[in-house]
Amino acid sequence: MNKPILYGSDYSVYVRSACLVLMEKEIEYELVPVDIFAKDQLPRHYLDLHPFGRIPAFDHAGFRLYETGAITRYIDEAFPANPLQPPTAQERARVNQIISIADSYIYPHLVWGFYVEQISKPRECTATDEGKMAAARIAAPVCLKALSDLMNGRPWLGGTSLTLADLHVAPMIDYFLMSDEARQLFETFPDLASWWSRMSQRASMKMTKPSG
Ligand SMILES: N[C@@H](CCC(=O)N[C@@H](CS)C(=O)NCC(=O)O)C(=O)O
Repeated sequence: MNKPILYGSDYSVYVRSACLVLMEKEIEYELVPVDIFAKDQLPRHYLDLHPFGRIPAFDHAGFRLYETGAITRYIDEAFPANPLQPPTAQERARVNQIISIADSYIYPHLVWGFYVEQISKPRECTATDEGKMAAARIAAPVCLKALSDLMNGRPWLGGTSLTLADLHVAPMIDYFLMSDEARQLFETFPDLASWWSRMSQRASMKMTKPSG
């Protein structure tokens, strides 16, 4: 079977999620570098792969796809070894629910709120947007409590084994935890802290650590 191709950069939480899935499933793939923040240098043909100009985009033997949740579910189903989706409809619904929570609330508030406002902007000597931080401070405990409630005492976000949910959320948490304030809040959720100590030690997480 042809090697899947992923277009993107290692700093992207979404590219990292797709890489994590490919690695955990032990699938060989090619990462074609696309730096989305160098917009003026974005190759014109990239918009054929992703009309919204985001990363990642994906190509498997001519089957093109964008939107990370769709990409990771496709990979899991097209390559059945080492499954990352649970067997029952209800368990899969939970996994999909967590992926949607990550896209809708965790990414905007924990990554673009805490990480970008408290870590990335000060590094670039840009002023923090206090309005965004205020919204992130309200949303973060809600996001973390929702994850903790859905874990319901089990070791992984989606239940008793590693799933697409863990691999979607983990890159976002990695950026979030770069903030001191975020780490203090995170430690008040011991089951999430213990999940993170397992998750962050996985070889796939170490091998996909952003270089920048
Ligand atoms: N809904 C998209 C989101 C992808 C996304 O937002 N990627 C970010 C990098 S982590 C990006 O391309 N940002 C560029 C921009 O916002 O212009 C997905 O699930 O793949």
